[in-house]
Amino acid sequence: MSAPAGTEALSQAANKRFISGVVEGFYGRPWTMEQRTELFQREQKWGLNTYLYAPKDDYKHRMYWRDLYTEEEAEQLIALISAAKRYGIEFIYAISPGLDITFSNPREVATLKKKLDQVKEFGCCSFSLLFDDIEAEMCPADKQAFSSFAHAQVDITNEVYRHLGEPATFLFCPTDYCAAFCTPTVSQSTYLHTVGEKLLPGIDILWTGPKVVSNKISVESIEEVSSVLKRAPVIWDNIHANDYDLQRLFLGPYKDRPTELIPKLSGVLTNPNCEYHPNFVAIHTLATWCKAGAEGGQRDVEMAGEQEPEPCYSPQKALTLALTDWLEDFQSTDQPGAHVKKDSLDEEPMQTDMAESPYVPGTDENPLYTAEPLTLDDLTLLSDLFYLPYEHGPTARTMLQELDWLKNHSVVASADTDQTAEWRSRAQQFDGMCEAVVQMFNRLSNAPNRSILYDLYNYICDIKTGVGLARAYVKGLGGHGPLSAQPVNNDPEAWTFRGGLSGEFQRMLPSHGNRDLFTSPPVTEVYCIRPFCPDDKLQVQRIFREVKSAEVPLGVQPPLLCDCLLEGEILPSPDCALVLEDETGVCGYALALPNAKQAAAKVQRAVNDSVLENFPTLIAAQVLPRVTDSPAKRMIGQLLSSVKSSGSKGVFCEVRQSDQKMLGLYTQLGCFRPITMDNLPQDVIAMGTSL
Ligand code: GDL
Repeated sequence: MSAPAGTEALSQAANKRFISGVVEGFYGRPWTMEQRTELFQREQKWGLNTYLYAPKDDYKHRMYWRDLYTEEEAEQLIALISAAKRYGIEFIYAISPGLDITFSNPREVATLKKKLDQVKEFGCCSFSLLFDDIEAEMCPADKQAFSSFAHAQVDITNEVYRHLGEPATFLFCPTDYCAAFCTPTVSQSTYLHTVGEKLLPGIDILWTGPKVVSNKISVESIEEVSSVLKRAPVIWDNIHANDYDLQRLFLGPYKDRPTELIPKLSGVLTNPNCEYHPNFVAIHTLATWCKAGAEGGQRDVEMAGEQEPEPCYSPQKALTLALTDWLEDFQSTDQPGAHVKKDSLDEEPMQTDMAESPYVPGTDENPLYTAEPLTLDDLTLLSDLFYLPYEHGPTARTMLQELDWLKNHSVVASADTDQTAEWRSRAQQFDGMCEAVVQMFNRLSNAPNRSILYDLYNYICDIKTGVGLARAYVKGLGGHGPLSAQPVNNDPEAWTFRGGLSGEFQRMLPSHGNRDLFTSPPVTEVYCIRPFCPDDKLQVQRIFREVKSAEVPLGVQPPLLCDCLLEGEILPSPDCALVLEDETGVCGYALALPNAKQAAAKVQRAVNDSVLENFPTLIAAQVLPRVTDSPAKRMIGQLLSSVKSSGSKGVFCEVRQSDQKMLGLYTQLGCFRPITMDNLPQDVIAMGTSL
């Protein structure tokens, strides 16, 4: 990549210290002041240096951003800011005025300054303005005053930044804060270019990576965005955020961000799980990553000349380090009267008479309940079950694989099912894995530290139930119980309606909200949609023929209207023709013919006037089988926008019933409806949409 225009700003950023730490930036219940103070202590211990205060649902951070803090609130914030100082953590105060601010009104700007002045008086020296998750449409007054939304945001940010005396740390979160939000792309985003050019160079910009929750963040993607922003971004990392799904929690290691990113960034802040305690792993492993990045740089020099150096950050090793430390926390009691480890009880006998003679059951009485201590294996299993947004941990993957195998290889022959020896042995192993989950649950629920347990409780109960259902099902397959995960009962208990109304909605939908990481793991292919050019003609014909011959034997089917477009007899509209490319080359196309009559004449088929009247444009789209739905739908969506901008009032297409992929895609787009057409070849469906 050529040197970005903002090289100067980049090297400036390189001289600043690397921002590392936590952003409390999720939706839902904010953390308590005590939790935040404990967080500062931890961050210091682990070598992180920053905390960004941005709790989305805190009244005065976003919804009522204009309101000043009361005396009582002020006291709390002052205490928090000084606690951060005590632990050497930079406290950055963020405000999100974007829900309802009128950028062009000087009174609004004054109110914003006044609010930040108040926080400055509390001892805060670093600030941030956030414009994420807001309507991108400006109000009429702002439209008059600013040439774009980016101009409005940048204008107010620069003004506030200057007003506060150009603080050493000042962060700005754009509305398009990840590549997926940029139209059409990062490098062509007018919004990002304006931000990059107009935002004062001392202001850093937050960026979540390719997506809101980025699976991977590559060096190339950061180089691309840095050249547009004219500075190295600070990553706001949502890899451990769980505020978008009630049933998920992320206890896997910081992962899929190469440490080579560190010199290319101004910092990394993790926006983790809503529950404070389970973030031990997220923050600990981020700290290990940051250290590895710093050390890795030095070691590269020392090891010059040696063969392959060890990768400087191993997510697996970082996880084990984190879990080993976390285990200690579980063992420390956080409540008076809790059952602490036996040896500490021995040290300090209790004062009361009762305690002097603890109850010892007789030989014919119930033995005392004894809690087994939690182990590192338990925590590793827990982390595997609640791993990362796009990946289950190794044990969870094995359990899913085994269940899948057991389901597909069982012989349901008769009442006394006789499975093969291999099946029985694997079923037994699966049962053992389920039992380990139950034991882990038992030991966790007996751990002395109740605060950590309570943050985890709903999740571990839920997974215990899920695993229990799978276990009962496998037992049933093996002939040791009813052959249903949930025995049918006319008078069911409440807990059989799993997931409530939301669960019910999701199960009723054909394709949304019911994606499985196991059966459809995320694809990481990069696709490009670009205009069709004459050189693509051969590739397009190749795809057309390849898919057609797979669907129906060549030569036996009457032509579709679009065939002449694909055989090159008629050219598509140059403004309304796209191809889809992946690493291997052209893998799909979407072409439009503005006047479908031309095709009808070529194929010599009479097409109803009403169709041509309502849907004058004919489109043809196809993708190779390896292409996933999402880029294919995007390409068709983009074609429809171009056709609409060209002035057409509607499009139609013809699809063979055997072409399930295209039928599915058009249906999923949601706007196409079957239309009636005379003279349609057999087994062909015509679908149209108004624009
Ligand atoms: C977001 C929000 C964040 C939220 C996260 C995960 C940013 C910049 N903003 O888009 O508040 O916690 O998604 O749901 O990430």
